[in-house]
Amino acid sequence: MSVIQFGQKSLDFCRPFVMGILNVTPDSFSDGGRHNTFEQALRHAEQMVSDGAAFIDVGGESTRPGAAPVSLQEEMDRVLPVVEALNDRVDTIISVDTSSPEVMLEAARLGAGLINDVRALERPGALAAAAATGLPVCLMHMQGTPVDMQESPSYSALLDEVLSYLMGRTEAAMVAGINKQQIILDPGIGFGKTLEHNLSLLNQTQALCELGHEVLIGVSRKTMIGQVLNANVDERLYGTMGANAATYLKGARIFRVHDVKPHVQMLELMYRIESES
Ligand code: 7PJ
Repeated sequence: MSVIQFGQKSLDFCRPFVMGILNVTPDSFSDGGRHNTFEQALRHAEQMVSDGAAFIDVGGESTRPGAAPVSLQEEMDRVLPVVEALNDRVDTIISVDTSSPEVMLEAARLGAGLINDVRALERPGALAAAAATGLPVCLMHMQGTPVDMQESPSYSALLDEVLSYLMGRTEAAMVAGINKQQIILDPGIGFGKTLEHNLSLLNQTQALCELGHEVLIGVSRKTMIGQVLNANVDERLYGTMGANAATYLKGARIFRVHDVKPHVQMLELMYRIESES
């Protein structure tokens, strides 16, 4: 049971928290880029905060399978004004979904409280930049790169490979000067994984939790939900909630989702039931 300081705010992980997704990419798949204008993005973030999100995860690079890379300048132009405005307007932790050291440093200066990197600080300079911010980090597992990761995902020992990778990145982050308690881990659902890999990792969330870090799950509206249910992206809420509920019971504590209110309500009930003797 840990308390983590995210900039000015601290959270006690005896309970679950919801992270609302704020895509500021023109091409993000599941909201069709509806939140790509500045004012729309802020309004959407404010709604997620009033719905109970503890984090707003701001991302300016689409990592959907096969997505085109964005330039550093473009990522900065998309993300930083939103981070700055949110820091003034909302009382919640601003998470920045980035792999770019420059974005990490500048977002931290503008008030971000968490660095969420799907590349687990592998870009040159990212370990040092994240450490220099003094902020917690979320390290995620991915096999391959966003361009090729879904071509033919393959593992000889799925869980061991994911755990070893995350342990290695945790070690590298600690060597760079990030404290163990500031490191959150994520199995990377959909990042170089088949449906069976995703289901198996979700079922083994407890093994990831046993590494001694808080665990974040990002399964919201993803392809695996669509594969199980044969459902389009706008029909994946109940499946997403089922997957998140299952991993909460196995120890995950942060849930990165598009649909904040249903998750806040669902997790509140799960937490309250679990808390009563
Ligand atoms: C994740 C993420 C995830 C973390 C994305 C999408 C793709 N960050 N960023 N975990 N997914 N930590 O939302 O479908 O699973 S972008």
